[in-house]
Parts: sequence; C-alpha cells; structure tokens
Amino acid sequence: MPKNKKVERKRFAFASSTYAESEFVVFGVPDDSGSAYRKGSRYAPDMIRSFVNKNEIGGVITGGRFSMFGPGMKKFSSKVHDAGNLSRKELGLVGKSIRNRKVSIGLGGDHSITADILRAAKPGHKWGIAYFDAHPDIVNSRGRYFGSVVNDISKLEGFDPEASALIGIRTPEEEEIDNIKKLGIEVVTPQDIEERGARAVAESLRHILTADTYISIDMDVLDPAYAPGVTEPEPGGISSTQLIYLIDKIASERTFGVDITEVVPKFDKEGMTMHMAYRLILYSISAIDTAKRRQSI
Ligand SMILES: [Mn+2]
Repeated sequence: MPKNKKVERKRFAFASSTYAESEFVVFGVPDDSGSAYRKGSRYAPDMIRSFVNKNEIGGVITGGRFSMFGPGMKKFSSKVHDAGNLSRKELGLVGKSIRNRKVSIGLGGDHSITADILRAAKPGHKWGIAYFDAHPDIVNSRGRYFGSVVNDISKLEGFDPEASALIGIRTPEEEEIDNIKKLGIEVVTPQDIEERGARAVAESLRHILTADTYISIDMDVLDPAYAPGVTEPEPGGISSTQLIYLIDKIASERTFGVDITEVVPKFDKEGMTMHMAYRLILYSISAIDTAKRRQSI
C-alpha cells in the first residue's frame, strides 16, 4: 500500500486532457441511494480509478492524447478528461459538456443516475437509448430508483422509444412486460443473441438506433461469471466478448454519452468486474472515436 495515500489521484491515468480540449469527459457519481439489496456501488468510481492506476493498462500519452488498441486491435487516440466525482445535483456540468459536443462517460453509482444524467443533458429533439441490463428497469408503480430508470427516461423530452433498445434483458416483472409493450421499445434477450448471433443482432440494432443515442450499461447485463461484483447478479447473461462486440458495432458518431453502473467492488473477485468496467470505458471511447473519424473523412 502506498504510504502517502492522500496524494493518490482521483482521476484516471489515461485521462490526460484538459476539459477545454477534451473530446470525452469521464466523471463519477458515487451515489447508490437509488439501489437496494447489495449496496456499495457508491465506492465504484474511485475503486475503479485506483484499480486502473495501480495496474498495467498499456497505451501512451502524447500531447494530452491517449492512444491504445481497442477491440479487433484497432488503434484509437483520444483526448479524455476526468472531471472527478459529481453529486446528482452537479450533473448540469455534464449536460453542458454534451451541449459542447463532448461525449460524456459516466461511472455509477446505481443505475438511477442514468435518468439524472439524461435529465441534466437535455439531449434535444429526438434521441434514444441502448440500454444493456439484466433487468428492464421499467417499473412504473414506483419512480426514481434503479428499477424505474427506463420508465423515468421515457418521460423526458425528445425521447424516442422506437429509436431505443433494451439488450440482455432476462428477469422482467409482470408489470414490466406490460410497460415494454406500451412503450413499444425493442428487447433483445441473451437467448436472441444465442440464436441469431451477435453480428445479426448488431445489424438490426443499427437499424433501430437511428437517432442521437445514449449507451447505458448496467454491469449485471453480463453473466456473473464475467462480472460477479454487481448489485444484483443474474445467471444467464451475455459474455464480455459479446458486450464489447455489440458496443463496438452500435456506437456511432451520434453517440453522445455512455455510462457504466452497478459495480460493487466489495463483491468483486480479483478486480475482474472493475477491470471489465475499465475496458468498457476505453472500448466505448475507441468505438465512438473510430465512428467519428470515419464520418469526418
Ligand atoms: Mn439496471
């Protein structure tokens, strides 16, 4: 353990850009007040930062730019800023950065922070979500907690359910099935991915996610074999390779934000869930960066 712990930086080693120059703004929301059962996701933002900063992460920093290899060994090079931790009330800063055309990368915290981020972001006239989760989070008998996120989002201005999808869903409640039908939102289960293959699923998702898109990842979308350190683990989830593949294929120049929620460090095994969360941050940046650059050529 380092002796002078107080000088440990609460930012990612790869986040080497100033806010003004940055293309991506990483921030934590250390708040799990919207969750139940196995609480502790409020520790995730700093624990993931510490884990990453103590381990070999690869990549090089030159001129405020961080470069490394993403999925499929594609090189990316991006300007990433870490804005530190924010309370739910301070998320206006994130909204401002999105309106300044920076991509926000949020780290929960429990999944209810996603609705708060989008409420602050005011993304505009038409936008959708790619929502990776074991649970549909579309309860409407109760609001503003980790089980009602999609229902809360559906009330925001400009949200288009037809340009949105719930991916990896496997343990709905009865009222959630009704709400999914009412909203008319696309659902892709792990069974669908098994049957159709990730490639076909990614292609159909690209036809659905045609508006500005926010990608939200509840780490329980993964099988507990890949991500044991979550609030509510559910067997029968997707693999880390499938998740990375899908993010890589659906992220586009229209992706305005990503978040990763529900990591609970105290239930993690050998840091594997935190390591995956960190990879997802960088691979999301890689995928969005690649899409934007393709667009600008
Ligand atoms: Mn969730």
